[in-house]
Amino acid sequence: MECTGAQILLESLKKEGVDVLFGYPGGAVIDIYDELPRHPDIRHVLVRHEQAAVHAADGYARASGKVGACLVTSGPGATNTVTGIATANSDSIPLVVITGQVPTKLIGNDAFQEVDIVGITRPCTKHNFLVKDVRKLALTIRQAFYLARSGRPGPVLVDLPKDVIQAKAEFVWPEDIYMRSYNPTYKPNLNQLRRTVEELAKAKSPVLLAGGGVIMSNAAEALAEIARKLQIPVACTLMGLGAYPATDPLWLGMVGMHGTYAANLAINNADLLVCAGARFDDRVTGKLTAFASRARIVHIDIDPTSIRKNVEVEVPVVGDCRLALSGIMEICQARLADKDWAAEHADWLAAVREWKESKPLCYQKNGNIKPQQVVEALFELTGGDAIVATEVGQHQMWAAQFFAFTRPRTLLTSGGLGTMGYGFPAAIGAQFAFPDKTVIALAGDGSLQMNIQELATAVANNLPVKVVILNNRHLGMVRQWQELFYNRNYSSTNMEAQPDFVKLAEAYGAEGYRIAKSEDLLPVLRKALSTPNPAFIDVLVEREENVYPIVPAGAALDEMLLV
Ligand SMILES: Cc1ncc(C[n+]2csc(CCOP(=O)(O)OP(=O)(O)O)c2C)c(N)n1
Repeated sequence: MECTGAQILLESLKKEGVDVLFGYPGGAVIDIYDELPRHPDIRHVLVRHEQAAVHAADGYARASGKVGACLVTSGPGATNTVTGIATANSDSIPLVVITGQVPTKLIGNDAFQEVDIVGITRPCTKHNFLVKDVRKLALTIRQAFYLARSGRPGPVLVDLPKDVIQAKAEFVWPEDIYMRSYNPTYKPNLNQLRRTVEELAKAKSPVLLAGGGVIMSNAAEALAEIARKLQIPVACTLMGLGAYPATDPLWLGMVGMHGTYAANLAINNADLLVCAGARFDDRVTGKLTAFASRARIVHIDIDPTSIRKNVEVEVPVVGDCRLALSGIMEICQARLADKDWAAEHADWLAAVREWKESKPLCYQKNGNIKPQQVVEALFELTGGDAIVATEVGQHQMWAAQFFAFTRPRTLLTSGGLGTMGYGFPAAIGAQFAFPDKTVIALAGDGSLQMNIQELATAVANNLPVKVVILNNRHLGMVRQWQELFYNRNYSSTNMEAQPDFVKLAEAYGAEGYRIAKSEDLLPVLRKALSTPNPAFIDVLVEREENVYPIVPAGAALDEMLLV
C-alpha cells in the first residue's frame, strides 16, 4: 500500500519507539500535522517556542535515556531550534529534530520561509540529512535514530521538503541498520585495560573522575564497584553528577571552576587519574599545564577524538565506559584478588578526608534567605528523590554543589553550552518521561525569562512541574564576575525590572508562591511541592551572594578562592 511522506514519517517514529513528540506547526509541515491525529500512539506536545521543543526533547532524553524527538516548520521554525541543537550537541544528547523545508524545486530560490538549515546546523549536529526522495524517508529516519543513540550520542537533524512530505511511496521499514563509514567502537582494547590495571596496581594516590559518558552508558554501577573494591575516591564533572552518590564516604565532589576544595586538591595531588566519559573542558581543568600535573592519566571515552585533545594521557581507552570499567574490574579481580586496597591507599584516603573535613562547601548564614539554603531545603523535602533541571548561572552551580545527587539522570543541566532558557523546558520534557516523579526546574530570575512562555505548555498538559526561582534580581553569575574580576563595574546585570512571578503564574492558570522570609522557606516550599499543578515559587534570596569556591579563569585548580 502506498503512503504519503507524512504517514511514512509517523509510522517510522512509532517504529523507533517515539511516544512523545515536541513540536510547533507551520506551512511546510502542515501535512504532518494533518496526519498526526490519526496516530494516537504518538503524543504531540505543542510548545510555545521551537527552542523549547528541542530543550524539552533533550530533557526527556536525559531523564529517560531514550532518543528525544521534535518537529518544527521551515525558516524561523528551523532557526529557532539551533540553540537547542547546539546545547544537545555540546552535551552529547541523543535527539532527532525534524524540520520542514520548502518544496525541492524552490530550494535555493529564496522562497518564503526558506533557510538552509542543513548548512546552518552542520557544525552543531552529529549528522544531518536533507531528504529528496520519499522512497528514502523511512531509511533516513532509521539512520537518524541510529546515529543519534549510538557511539557518542548527539542530535541529528532531518530536513523534509514539503513535496517529499506529500509524495507517496510504499512503507518499507529497514529492520537491520548498517552504515559503512560509521562503526563506533564499544569494546575496549584488552591491552589498554590490562595497562590500566597495572597503573592501578602501583598507584598510591589514585582518583576516579566521572563525566557525562558514565551516565550515558549506564556505567554508574561499574564505577561504584571499582571505587569501593579498590578504595579510590571519586570526583565528577558537572555532567557526571549523579554517576556516583554524593552521600558516599569516597565522594570528593564536583571538580573544576566551582568544584570542591577536596576534589580539586585531590586531582592536583593524585599520582593516577582514571577519567571516564569526560572531555577535559576548560571549566574542568583550569590552567591546563597545572592540571593533574603529578598524575599519570588513563582516559576512557567512546569518542577517540576526545582523547589527547586537551590533556596528554598515558593510557588511552577507546570504548563504552560501562564495558571498559567492568573489564578493568574483572582483570583486577583475576590478578589482584589478594591486594589489600584499603591498606594500600590508607595515607591517601586520610589526606582526602582531611581536605573534605577542613574545607567543606559552606556559606555564611545571616537573616536573609541564602540561595544555597533553598537548594538544601529542596533536597531535604524531596529526600533527594527528584529530577532537578537547572538554568544557567549561580543557581546552577549551587544546585550542583548543595543538592546531593545520588542517582544518574537526576540532574539535567546545560553543561557544555551553558544555555540560559534550557532548564524550564527540559523539566517539562522530563515530566513527560516521568509523569509521577517530582520534577523541579531550579531557575535564576534572568534565565527563566528566556523560555517563560512554556508555562502555557505545562498548564495545557496538567504537568505538576515546579519552578523554584532563586530570585536575586541580578544576572548573578555575571554580576559575580564583575565584582571579583571587573572592579565592581556592574554593567547591565541589574534585573530589578521584572514581572511579578506570582501574578504571572496565576495569569497562565498555574499556581504562584512567594517566599520572602527565612521562616517561610520550608513550609511554603513543602506546600508548593505537594500541589498537583504547575507552580512558580519565587524565592527572594540574598542579592549579592557569590558562588565559592571559584577558580579564576586561567588559574590552576588549587588556586581557588574560598568563602
Ligand atoms: C543564552 C545565554 N545568554 C547569556 C549567557 C551568559 N550568562 C551566563 S550566567 C548569566 C546570568 C544568569 O542569571 P540568572 O538566570 O538570573 O541566574 P543567577 O546567576 O542569578 O543565578 C548570563 C547572562 C548564557 N549563559 N546564556
